[in-house]
Amino acid sequence: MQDTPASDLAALKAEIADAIAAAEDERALEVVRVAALGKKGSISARLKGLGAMSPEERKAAGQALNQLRDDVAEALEARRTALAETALEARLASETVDVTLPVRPERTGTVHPVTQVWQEIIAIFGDMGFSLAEGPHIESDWYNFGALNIPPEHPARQEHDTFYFNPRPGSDERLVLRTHTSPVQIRTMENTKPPIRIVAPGRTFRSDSDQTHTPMFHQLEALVIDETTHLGHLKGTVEAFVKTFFEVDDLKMRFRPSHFPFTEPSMEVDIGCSWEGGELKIGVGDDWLEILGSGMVHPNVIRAGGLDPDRYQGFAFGMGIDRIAMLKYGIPDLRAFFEADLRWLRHYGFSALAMPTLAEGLSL
Ligand code: 2NL
Repeated sequence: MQDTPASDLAALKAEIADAIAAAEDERALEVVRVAALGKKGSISARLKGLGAMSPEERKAAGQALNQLRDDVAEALEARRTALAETALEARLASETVDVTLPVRPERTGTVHPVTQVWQEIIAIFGDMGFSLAEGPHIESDWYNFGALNIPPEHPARQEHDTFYFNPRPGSDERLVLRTHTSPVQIRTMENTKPPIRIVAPGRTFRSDSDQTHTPMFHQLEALVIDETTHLGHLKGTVEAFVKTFFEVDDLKMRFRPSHFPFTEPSMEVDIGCSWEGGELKIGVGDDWLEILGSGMVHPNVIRAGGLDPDRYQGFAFGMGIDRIAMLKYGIPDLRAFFEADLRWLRHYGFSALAMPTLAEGLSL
């Protein structure tokens, strides 16, 4: 059996200390650690040898070995920290960026039209006194459908082409990828005492893909709830928004009766336009362009939001951000939005340094 005299341990300790000091990176240090403390390491082998000793021998040798193991572990840790610090310093030194260098225009990133329009819309509604609301992409059936007056057998469920998650084991509740941003408004009603004035922009998801649909798209909804809010407020708000967004003073607008489960009455809003010479002009003309869906919030939805429909009423509307971005900036193909083609982004993108504001201009 292997003997473990104190002189042998001192030599072993010195040997390991030398190896630790010689390790020049964390990988080399790991090799040293395994050779000493690993399953078949020099210290571990000696610890195993304790079993064959007499109780007295074992006590003394065991204490010395345990001490050595702790000392080595500590030395390894100290070396590891020092190496990590040195490595970080070397990396920081080699990766410095000179922020005073001039920008190379051909290397400048651009703001995606969806982001641009998203920010323009927020600026417009922020100016009108609306707050911004956001919520989760993954929703319960209740927030996405039930609370919006869309019961289980309602045909709107099929129209929404919902992406469902598998139920969790032991549950039959299926979560969904939200098909609209309306759940954000329900959540806001639940925790806000009216007056409520919010816009909820965000990603939405439907299992639909063709020339004019992508499975992920962006929607913006607005919600206003107070005691005397009426259809006139809806019309005024929509008109002010459309005029500011499309930067036109003259605007022909019509409200067409429609149907949504969550509003009553419901209206789709068209704006006048013309297509002279293949170029879309917004505001006036003999053609109509559908721009958004709207209505007075259904009493069932007010109730589902935890408010009393005999006391509170309001309006809501929703629009596709991608669609109005295409209209405003003359982008012909929806699918190009999500192809991450740098040439397309350079052509249709916006300056990262120009934040849209009403004072400085929406789209410089
Ligand atoms: C469209 C139509 C709409 C709403 C969205 C809404 C939300 C709540 C209550 C009532 Cl919490 N309504 N949202 C209302 C009418 C139309 O969207 O065409 N979207 C792209």
